[in-house]
Order: sequence, then C-alpha cells, then structure tokens
Amino acid sequence: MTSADTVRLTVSQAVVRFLAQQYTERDGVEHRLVEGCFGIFGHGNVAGVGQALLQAEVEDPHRLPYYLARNEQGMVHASAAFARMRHRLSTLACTASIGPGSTNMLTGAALATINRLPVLLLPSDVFATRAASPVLQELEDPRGYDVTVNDAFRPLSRFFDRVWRPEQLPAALLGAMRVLADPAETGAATICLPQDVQAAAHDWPAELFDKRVWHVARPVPEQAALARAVDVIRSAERPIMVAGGGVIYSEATDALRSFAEATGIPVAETQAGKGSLPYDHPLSLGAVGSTGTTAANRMARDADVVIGIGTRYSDFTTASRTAFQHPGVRFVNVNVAAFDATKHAGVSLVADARESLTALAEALSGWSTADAYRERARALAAEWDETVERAYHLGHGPLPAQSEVIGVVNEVSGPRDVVVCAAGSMPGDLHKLWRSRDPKGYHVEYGYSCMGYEIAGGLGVRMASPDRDVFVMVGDGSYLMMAQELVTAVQEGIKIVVVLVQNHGFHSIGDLSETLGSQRFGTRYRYRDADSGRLDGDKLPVDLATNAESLGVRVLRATTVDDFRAKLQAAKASDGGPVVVHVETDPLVNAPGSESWWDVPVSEVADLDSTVQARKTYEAHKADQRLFL
Ligand SMILES: Cc1ncc(C[n+]2csc(CCOP(=O)(O)OP(=O)(O)O)c2C)c(N)n1
Ligand SMILES: [Mg+2]
Repeated sequence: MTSADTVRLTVSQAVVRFLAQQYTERDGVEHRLVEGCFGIFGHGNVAGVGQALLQAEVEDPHRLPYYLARNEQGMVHASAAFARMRHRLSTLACTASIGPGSTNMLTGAALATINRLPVLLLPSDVFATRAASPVLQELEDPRGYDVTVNDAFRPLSRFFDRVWRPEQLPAALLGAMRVLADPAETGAATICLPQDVQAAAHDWPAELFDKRVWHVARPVPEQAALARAVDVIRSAERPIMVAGGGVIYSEATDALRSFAEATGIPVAETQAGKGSLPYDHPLSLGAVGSTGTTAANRMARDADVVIGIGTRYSDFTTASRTAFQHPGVRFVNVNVAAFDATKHAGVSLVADARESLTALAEALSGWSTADAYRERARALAAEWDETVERAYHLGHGPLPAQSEVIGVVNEVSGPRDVVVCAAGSMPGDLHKLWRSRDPKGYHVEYGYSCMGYEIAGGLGVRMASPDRDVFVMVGDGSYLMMAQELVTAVQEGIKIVVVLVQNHGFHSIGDLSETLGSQRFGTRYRYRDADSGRLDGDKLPVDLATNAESLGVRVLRATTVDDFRAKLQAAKASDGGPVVVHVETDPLVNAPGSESWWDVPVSEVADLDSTVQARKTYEAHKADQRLFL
C-alpha cells in the first residue's frame, strides 16, 4: 500500500536514501554525516544493501558512493581515519556480509570506539524469519536463537541495534546518527541487518527521508565549574597543559595558543593531540609520557597543576601514572565527555575545548606564570630539538637508523601533509621526533595501536583530504598483517605514499622484550635453526617491495639515506595511485630516551637471570606509580 505520505522501499533502499540526507552542522557549517559506503559483498548483503547501493549509484553517483574494500577490518580503519581527519563531523558507512565478513569488522569497531571516532557499521545478520536456518555462517547458539556472531559488536559499539522487523529501522537509524554526531558519545554505531529484512519492502513515512541536520554542540563550561578550575590554576606555580585529540577535533588550536601565550602555561601533547601547537612554538614541549620528550617529561614531573584538554589520559600519556610526581599535583580536566573529565580526581569542566579555553583565558586575564618558568620550558624544548636534530642526522651505517628515515620524511613532506602510523616502534619515535607544523599533519592511531591500520588509515586520510599528501609509515610486521587496501588505492587512483620500513621483525616488541628480560624471544623473522631448534637462523627471504609491486603499486627501492630522500621526493611528485618506498633500517638503533616508563609487568619469579634483573628494575619503577584518588 502506498499513499502520498509513504514511500515503498526495501529496508536497504531506505537505509541508503536516509543516509544520503544526514548532515552535521557546527559553527553554522554543514557537512554530509555519511559521505559514502565501503563494502565487501557476500550472500548476506549482495542482493539487499548491494542492490540498494547499485540503484542509488545508477540514479545519482553522488548519493552514497560505494567503495570496494579488500578486508572488512581495513574498511573500518579507513572510515575511522576519514572521520578523524574531518574532525568527527563526517564519516563513512561499512556494509559487510553475514558471518566472517561482519566479524572481520570487530577490530575496526574497537579501534573506532576507543579512539572516540564515529563509524557506521552495517553487519549483515541471519534470517529474521529463520525460514532456512541454519544459514551458511550462522552461529547457532543452542542457548538462544536470537544470539548471532554480531552480538560480539555490543561491547565494542556505542550504539547497537538489530533490525528484526522493518518497523524498527527508523528508530535504529536515528539512534545511530545521534551517537555518530555527538562528540561525547561517539564511536562505532552498529546496525545489524538480517539478510531477509534487507530485501523486505515497507511503506515508510516520507519524512524519514527529509534532509536532517544534526547540530554538533559546543557545550560551554558551567560558571561554578569554571570558577573552581580558575581557583586551582591561579594557585599554580608550575602548571602545564596536556593537549589531547579533543583540542584538534574541536578546532581549538588557535584558542589553545592564545591561552598559552596569555598565561605562559606550556603545552605537552598526547599522540592524538600532537600538532595542537607547532613544534617550534616557544611554549611547545612536544610529546608527553612514555614516548615523550625530555622537555615535556621534566616539566610534567614537577607540575603542581595539570590541565588536561580533550585527553583520556592513557597509560602512555601518564607514563603509567608516573609522569606527574609533584606530591600535591592537581588536575583540571576539560572534556566533552564527563567520563574523561573526572579522571585523576580532577576538577572537571564538561565542555567543549574551544569554549573552555576561551572562557578560561577571560577568567584568568592578567594572570601568568613567572618569566623564569616560561624560560625553563623554552630552554628544555630547545635542548630536545637539538636531540631531534642529531637523531635526524646520525650518519648511521651501513643501514640507516629509523630516526634518519623519519627525519627525511619530515623534511620531504610539506607543512600541510599528513604522516600516518599506528603500531610498532615508529609511533613512539614519531611522537618524540616528528616536527609537527599543522594540526592535521600528525595522524598516529594510538588508542588501539592496531597493526594493519597504517595503509587502510592512510587511504581514509587521503579520501578525507585529497589536497594533502599522505605519508604512511609502516613496519614489515604491520605490512604483513594488512597491506591489501593498497589494491583499493590502485582501483580508486588514490595517491598515498607508503614508507615501508623493513627490519626483519618486531623492532618494538624485540626491544621491549629485551628490557623486560625476555631476550627478544620470538620477535625476529628468522628461519628455525636446525641445530638450535630455535628461531635464530638466517633472515627469511621475504621481499615486500616485490609483494607491493605485484599488487599493481609503483615501488621505489631505497638503500642509503640520500637515496631514500631522492626516492621519497619522486614519490611525492608522482600523480595518481599509491607509491611504496621501500627502505631497510637497522633494528638495533633506538630513538633518544624519554626519561620515562611504561608499566608492562615482569615475571615475579624466573629461572632466567635476565628476567630476575628486569623484575628488580620493574619494582623500582612501580614504586613511583600514583593512584590520584
Ligand atoms: C593487531 C596487532 N597485533 C599485535 C600487536 C602487538 N605489537 C605491537 S608492535 C608489534 C610489532 C610491529 O612490527 P613492525 O610493524 O615490523 O614494526 P617494528 O616494531 O619493527 O617497528 C606487535 C606485534 C598490535 N599492536 N596489533
Ligand atoms: Mg619491523
């Protein structure tokens, strides 16, 4: 039955038509909320969501463009990266087939939720009617037929629903949009679509498909909370700010700079917050915590007030709660999410970063830290920058050190270009050593630090900002875990420059293992030696450059630092699809130390002397750990 006020469409057609009409609006500017849809089709979605996307593309290719991914995990990473680049105001949807196609998205869901990034997941699900149960890839939980593999998304999603009947769809869609567009709530929003329901027709109220604009608020701080925060800050002699991802998502970097300059409070940065201030600003201390600069970590150690802005205080930021050693240290936390704002028993401002910084600047007008304090921050930062300069130009041989590779990428990339990384030894080295020049120029996924994010994430970054060159830094371990979105980049003609750093194994975990007394066990890519029976034989003959080439990617092989620079310049100058620059580095050269720590427990009893010694060091550090109750 159709009437003037209803539209007869399948559930899938309704989803597509609805998504094409959703917008966010912040500061009076509108953005498409869901700009496109990644997918991999199987029997679970090919004739449902697939048919709807086809129909939309035929009618209007811009309605909800479809992108064919290679791995469902990869497409979620790309969508999360896209959303991060777009300040969480736009994202992409992901459609996956039933069973393994859908559960492949679980890791991506966790990554998005942990990093507070919006992604819309549309896993397919078993027949609502159960007419043909068990269908291919159905879990069949004998305890309850309404449990499917997709229930595994529940703890990983900030919104979860399953549309057993078409009538449930409008509420599910509106619930998902609310979460995607709310910076305090955001993360993965999951709507499971049973195979048969996807294809079922229904008479939808026409207004479901009207343009809908989701206002993204900038909550202002409550006056009383502001007064409490101002009291604490005024009492400080050695305050520092810790800028997290929230500063960048809120586009609060100018407000941060003005506040810092007016008050003389220096700024340290988390992984997600790096780029909040340019590296050479006189009040920029750079990275803080386990992978921090000595400048930030020395200032943090003595700080009597820590102003966290848009940070969730991960263990890397707090050096596992050892970074802040002043006996009476107090925290002031600005965050849109009350959950994060109350951490470390802080005085909390549950509010937007930009609004809060503006309000704090006004309330603290005329107040400032002492000149000597500012000067100490500047001097420590200058000292660290000399350390960076040395690390960039070590002259190490025969293979370059990783810090030299990072130096060249920093030099060759333009000020607005983006460096992307996620796991291995590079995120820590980049956090310390990367000279950031633009708030969007540093994109290291370190909430989940997920091997395999790098290339897929780089793809999403470039899709979100085609006017910036994207430099993906990926280790051989991460590359082997997930490089297949290179093929997506080839297909779409999307340019990303991938710096593939070959060091024959896990430099990061090898080094960690050694410091924890586990002797780099099981972290090298070596043959099993016939005599020792252990993985300490010759290097494996794996050729990742040729592997990338076989995917249709242009590959440049670099040897020395100068050669790498030349190849990277050629890659930057190239047009069209992805380029891989392959370089081998020495896995035994570490970046300069942070004077910091990370809590990774060491065996309390052991037969190995290396472990026994490491445990003693561990216990000494453990004594510095604080609870901040
Ligand atoms: C999916 C996933 N599995 C395991 C880990 C744990 N892990 C962190 S770094 C790392 C090794 C990374 O190796 P590679 O990419 O070669 O970088 P390198 O350490 O050599 O710099 C591992 C196994 C992880 N972060 N993500
Ligand atoms: Mg490696």
